[in-house]
Amino acid sequence: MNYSTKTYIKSIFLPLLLAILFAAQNEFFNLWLDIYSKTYSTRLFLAAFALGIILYGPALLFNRSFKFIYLFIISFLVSFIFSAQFLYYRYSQSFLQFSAIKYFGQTQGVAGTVGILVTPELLLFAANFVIVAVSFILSYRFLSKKRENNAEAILPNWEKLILILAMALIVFFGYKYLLDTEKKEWGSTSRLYTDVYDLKALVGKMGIMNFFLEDTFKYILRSNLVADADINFLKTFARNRTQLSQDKKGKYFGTAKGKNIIIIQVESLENAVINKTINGQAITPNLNQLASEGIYFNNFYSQTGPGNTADAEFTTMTSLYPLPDDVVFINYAKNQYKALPQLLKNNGYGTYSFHGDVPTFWNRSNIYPGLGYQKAYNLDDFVVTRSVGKGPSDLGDEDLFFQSLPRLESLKKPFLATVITMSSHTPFILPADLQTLKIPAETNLTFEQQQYLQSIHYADKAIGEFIDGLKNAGLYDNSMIFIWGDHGSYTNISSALGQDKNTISELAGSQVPLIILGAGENGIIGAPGSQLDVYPTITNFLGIQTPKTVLGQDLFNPETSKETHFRVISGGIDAILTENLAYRANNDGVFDHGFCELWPSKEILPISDCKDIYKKQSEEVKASNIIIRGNLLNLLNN
Ligand code: GP9
Ligand code: MN
Repeated sequence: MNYSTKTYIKSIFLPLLLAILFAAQNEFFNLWLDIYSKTYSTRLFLAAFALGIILYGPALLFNRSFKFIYLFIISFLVSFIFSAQFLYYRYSQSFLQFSAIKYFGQTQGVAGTVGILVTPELLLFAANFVIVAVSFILSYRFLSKKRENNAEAILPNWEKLILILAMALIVFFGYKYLLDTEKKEWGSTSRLYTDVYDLKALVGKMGIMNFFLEDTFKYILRSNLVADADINFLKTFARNRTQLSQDKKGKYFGTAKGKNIIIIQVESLENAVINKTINGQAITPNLNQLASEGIYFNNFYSQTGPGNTADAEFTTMTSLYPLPDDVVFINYAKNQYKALPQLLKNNGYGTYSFHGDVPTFWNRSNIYPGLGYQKAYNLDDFVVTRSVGKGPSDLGDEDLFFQSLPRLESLKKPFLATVITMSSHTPFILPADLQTLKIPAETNLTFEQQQYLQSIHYADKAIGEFIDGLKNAGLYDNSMIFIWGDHGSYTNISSALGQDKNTISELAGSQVPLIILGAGENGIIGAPGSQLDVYPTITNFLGIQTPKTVLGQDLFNPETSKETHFRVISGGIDAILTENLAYRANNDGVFDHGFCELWPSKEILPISDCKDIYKKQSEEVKASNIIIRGNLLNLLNN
């Protein structure tokens, strides 16, 4: 071997070793935290190796002292991020996001818990640092010997060029493999960046370091989304709002003071199925019964955007609009919110959530503490007695409710408990014996619609059993229960079941029921409302002052009787509904091209008649978007 080949191999050796170690660290990270999936193993290794080359590769291009300074810095960062992510995940079952770095260590108890969480696994994440340190010492010795004959050589330019090309190829193919396999599986690569919802799967595929880098880039790119003009707009918006009375004590104020609040957010529950029959059988007999015993809002709408279930949680718990183009739970998890659970916690409530999915789904484990949930029961806390459904997890709604009950019984009172169901999740596949609706072979319903009805019928059964359980446990009388659908089923079930077409008929799929039990009254309310209005409605019942940060209105005490409105998100204002006006946007989104009608008579009005509500609604949505993108909720308080 001639001298130059030796130098060549030697200089490649260290960065290459570090890049391979880096890929292995990514694999072991997933393995040890139970994120590992065999299916993703190769793409994970290649994508992580590609990143390893990006990180350590440049060392080849520097002379000795720069090389070691560079390697020390990178190794330190790599070891630090790996260890922080590892500890954070073991502590909170979520991944550390760049937006949250400033909170790391402040997170309740983390600092104190770090000691318990530290385990030998962390040594692997420090191995790169050790390797760099050892090679530095070795090379130092070696160098001092060689110095006499001035033997330290750095690579000539043409060799550097070959190396750069080789590295670029590795990087290119590593990421290409990730994108190609993703595309093969899902038809598109968007789940790797824009349509991210399952963070565990994402880290499973690309590794924690690629995830962290991507998240950081996204954070940096969006941190200038809010311009000075936006901040001024928000300040003016806030100033004008303070004229609204925030502490009005209206109907039902304080009538449920000190009662437990139990929320049941039902997956894909559309209003269209309530009080409907199929082949003589009620589709939702239990919900029908509850709707007649309680207060039933039958003109109530979901506001969800790309975050689906998570957006419904977000909007109901914060009374802000979800973003049209981003999932708030994922990308704005560490904002300051003044969420309902937090407010109730401050008022002496225990705050709990029950949902049968992994805690990383929709990044819940990262955002829940900030929303004020004290404890979130997740898939790990339930036993799947039988596998139900083909949704994100197979915990059946009966298991969810049945196993939540004894926990509710043992909780300190009063509490807020949010139970989120899942069995009626698309593709609505249930085991045959749980499909108990008899749907005739001759039907105008599509297969998907039939399956939807079967699964919503099953969810309804589970809810009925839960309500009975609450009664038997003596919890029913001390609680107010709020039931709503998170969003529609996207199956066109409303038209299949012959639901009246209204002006905004294409939004019928966003109409979800809201049923309120424990108000001491019953009745059907047709005034429009949306998920945005849940928060102030609950605080009013509890006699707790509604914070100024709430954008919705108490459903029973709207600011003026004509101002309850809603909006469905698809990038702009789709529709607005007040007690006497309906506005629907044209597809082009231009206000003047939209439709304005008297509601509910459907008499067509000149578009200018809807101008005021459009302006008001647009400003509110704009303010909400700015608040979230700029983490500026505090401006509403001023
Ligand atoms: C799973 C469930 C997902 O956690 O919430 O529902 P989705 O957001 O897909 O409607
Ligand atoms: Mn959902």
